[in-house]
Amino acid sequence: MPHAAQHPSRQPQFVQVYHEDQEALRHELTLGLLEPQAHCSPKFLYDALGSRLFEAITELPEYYPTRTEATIFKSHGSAMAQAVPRGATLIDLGAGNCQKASSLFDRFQPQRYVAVDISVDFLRDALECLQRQHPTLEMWGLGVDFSSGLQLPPPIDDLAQGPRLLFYPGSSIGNFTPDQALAFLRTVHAACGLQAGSGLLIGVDLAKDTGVLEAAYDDALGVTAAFNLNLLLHLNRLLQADFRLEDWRHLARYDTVLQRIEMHLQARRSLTVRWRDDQGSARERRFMAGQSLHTENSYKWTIAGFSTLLQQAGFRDPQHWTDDAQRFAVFWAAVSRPSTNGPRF
Ligand code: AVI
Repeated sequence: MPHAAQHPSRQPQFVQVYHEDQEALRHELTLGLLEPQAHCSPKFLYDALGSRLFEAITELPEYYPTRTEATIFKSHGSAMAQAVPRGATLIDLGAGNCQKASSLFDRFQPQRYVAVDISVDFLRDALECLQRQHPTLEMWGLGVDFSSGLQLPPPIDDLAQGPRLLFYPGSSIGNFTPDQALAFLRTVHAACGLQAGSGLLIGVDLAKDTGVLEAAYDDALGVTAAFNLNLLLHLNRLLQADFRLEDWRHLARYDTVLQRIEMHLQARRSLTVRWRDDQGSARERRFMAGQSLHTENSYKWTIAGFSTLLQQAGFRDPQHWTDDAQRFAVFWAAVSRPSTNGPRF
């Protein structure tokens, strides 16, 4: 490792690939609002206030996933460090404040850190601060929308010739349907490259008692309700819509057959919502009392089910670590076995 003094002014570098297309967003939202079961993508939960409300959710007593995942990293960190490649390019999907990945730097000793989020603006402060703490580690901020597939842009794809460690914690995979999750994992598998030993370290929430799950998504303080309702304020801005918060209630129900929490916003009375579509045309939708806007799915997996999914996506020999109550699991799955006898020809 080069000495810190050799890189007195090392700075993170940034590449912004994604550019928000307001018209496309308005088109997507209009289509979803006009479906028989109105729905919208959970990505609209995360405006500036929504992102802060989500951070508050992770501290709630009922919301066990974040805390439990942290316990698993703490208890099994050294076993994980044995499994993952050393000196890898660590690619952190949905990095946000970069806290989870950076807590693993000492154990995993990456050669390069690539923090990925939808906008480099979310990454700038965190990466600049992290760079001061780790002056010799090469750092990149990458702004891409990887929700519909992950492709590394040329400067990063070309640089990361050694092993790659893709990191996707937080059970965000649960916000995809199983079909979407499989398609997404296939693109992650491709992004791992061909180097032996590269792979994916991913956090997955496990199926469990309905009461525990519903409390995690409908907490006593009402933070998750605020997180869900805030989506309507976001839609009002994006669509010039006239949703009124007092007309809607937060609902979170676990479907034991589909193994998913469904979050909805349910109309408290019959009402009509009006908005402007991507062409600027006036649109409206009538909701009867009790009808809803479906805002999020959060799928819960079994160990066996998720291992199979990883294998279907092309990964091999998945291994996993859980907490004592088996609430949550962290999986490691490699693209191929690391070669122990040098390169094979
Ligand atoms: C980001 N994602 C993994 C969270 C989850 O648990 O599905 C989002 C969330 N929705 C309500 N509470 C938390």
